[in-house]
Amino acid sequence: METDTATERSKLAQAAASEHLTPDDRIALLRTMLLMRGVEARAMVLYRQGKVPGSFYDGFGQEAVSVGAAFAMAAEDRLCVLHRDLGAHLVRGVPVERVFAQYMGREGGVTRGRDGNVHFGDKDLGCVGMVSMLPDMMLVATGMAMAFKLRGERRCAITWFGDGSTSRGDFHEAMNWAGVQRLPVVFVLENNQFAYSTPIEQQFAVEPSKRAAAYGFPGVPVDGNDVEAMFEAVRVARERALAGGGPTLIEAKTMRMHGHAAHDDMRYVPKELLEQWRRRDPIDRQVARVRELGVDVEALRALVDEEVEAGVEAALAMPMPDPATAREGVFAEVAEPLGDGLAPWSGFGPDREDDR
Ligand SMILES: Cc1ncc(C[n+]2csc(CCOP(=O)(O)OP(=O)(O)O)c2C)c(N)n1
Repeated sequence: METDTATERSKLAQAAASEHLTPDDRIALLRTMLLMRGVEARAMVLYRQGKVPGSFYDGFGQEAVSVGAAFAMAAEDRLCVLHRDLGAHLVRGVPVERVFAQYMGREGGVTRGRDGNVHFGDKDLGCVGMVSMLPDMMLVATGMAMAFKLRGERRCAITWFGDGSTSRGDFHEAMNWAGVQRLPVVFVLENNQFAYSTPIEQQFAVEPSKRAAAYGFPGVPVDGNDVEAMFEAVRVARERALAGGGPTLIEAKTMRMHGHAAHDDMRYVPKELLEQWRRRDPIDRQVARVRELGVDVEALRALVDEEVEAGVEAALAMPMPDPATAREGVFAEVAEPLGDGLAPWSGFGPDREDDR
């Protein structure tokens, strides 16, 4: 649980954040977290009614991690979003009806019914759809940051991943390459205490943020249930990345308040632990701050509820995709065949103009 040092750090971060956040920003942070929670709570009902096929993953209790972090990124940046980070899509402006349509496999969803709950991202909003192999989005973000560096573009990539992901080899590869190349990338480790049923004691032998030192860049522990602290940590990391300082690992300490997915009753999580974290709910904390600004939070909640309901209604009215179009948008289109039966990706060689 939160130590005095962590509380102190969180207070400092929040004080710093308020220098960069206008009152409207602080309200927007709350509004987006409320929207995320509202959408996910409603989607869970739709799932139970059999309207959401497949499984359903949510980020209940972790809203501050995706919302605060995404809020610190600029339009030209790129976001590699994971399965508990709906808030990042919402910050970038994906309409609620498209999210519900996505979950229900409708033509109006982000992938036009080609996938469901977690594998989606609107390129035009700067969001990259999740690759299920964990934590390969770290490699995707690192690759993007490499491209930004090679092209001399002033842009930054960010990705989220869980505590369980840090035990995979790809974590090392991404961290190492980003460190060696000093790439403009922000790694957000969502330390939500469990990887499915595996607790963090069986995941790390050291504080995970300390691992960053082995790759030559800072590791910053942050109260992941404080949306303004998350914003501030990512804002600083992004500035550093854009100034050529390289990556940062941000460890957002939070709690997965629901099961791994809708089917999981999380019997393996002690009730007292959940109760402790419930008292640190990220939305309640931001509500208290926004109330101090004189905002009518109940009116804000009512507006969000209306937006959620309107989104469900609009999505339910959308058609399912036409099976005849199932291949559309799934595979990359090849503008011009390369000839000699060569697939476009096998054409690299000394005489390829772009092979430098
Ligand atoms: C390489 C790999 N192994 C297993 C899975 C199945 N899987 C999906 S989410 C998940 C739990 C991951 O835990 P963590 O990284 O801590 O993220 P969390 O779900 O807790 O947010 C697992 C095992 C996967 N997607 N990829």
